[in-house]
Amino acid sequence: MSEDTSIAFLAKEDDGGKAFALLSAVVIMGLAFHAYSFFIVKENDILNKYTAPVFSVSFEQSSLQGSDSMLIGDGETEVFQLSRDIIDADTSLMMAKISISISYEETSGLIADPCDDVHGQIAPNGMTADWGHPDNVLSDSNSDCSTMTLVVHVYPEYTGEMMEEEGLNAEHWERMWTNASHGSGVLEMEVSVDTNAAPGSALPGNDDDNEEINIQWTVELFEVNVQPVPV
Ligand SMILES: [Ca+2]
Ligand SMILES: [Ca+2]
Repeated sequence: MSEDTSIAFLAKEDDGGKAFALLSAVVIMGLAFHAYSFFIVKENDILNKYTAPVFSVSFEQSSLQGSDSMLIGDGETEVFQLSRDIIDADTSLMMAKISISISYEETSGLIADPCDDVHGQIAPNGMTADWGHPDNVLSDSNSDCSTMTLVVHVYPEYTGEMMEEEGLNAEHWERMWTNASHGSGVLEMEVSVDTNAAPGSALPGNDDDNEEINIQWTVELFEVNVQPVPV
């Protein structure tokens, strides 16, 4: 009976020894893996950091132009619209910037008829654009027949300058400059006319009751080109 117990005890003792050995092996392997992770994986991270791919990001620039004219009555406002569809821009081209010039002269043909008051204003909605850009010119007015130019920057942070980007992949940098939501929608510009009549215009047939407004627009476009830079 006591022998059985002692054998059982020994057996248990034996098992305990195996378990300890196994545990030790697991701990040592764990430490070894930790060391491997630290020295090999971290080293790879560090190496990757210094061998991250570099991409040159450049832009091929182009533009579309067009013109329109409208006869606007005294005290009236007309709306000029511009969109990707209206200008028929290729889907691969992104919109960088829109410039619209408003020009006019006195067309009544009446002697000594002064230039009319003309006001142009672009509503900061309708088209998705960089409405907060400091170089935008969203409204202007004059009464001396000089030309006004309104400007809207469309694609945020676009300057047209070539740049180098590091890390990730070419697709990532291409996606940054192919987001067609910039420039989507319809840009609307209101143009108003208040005529200034010639002296003696109260006479019948001697009135200035409208003006012909000429609009010339330029849309600057770009297409990105991403190339890996050899290390
Ligand atoms: Ca006039
Ligand atoms: Ca006029």
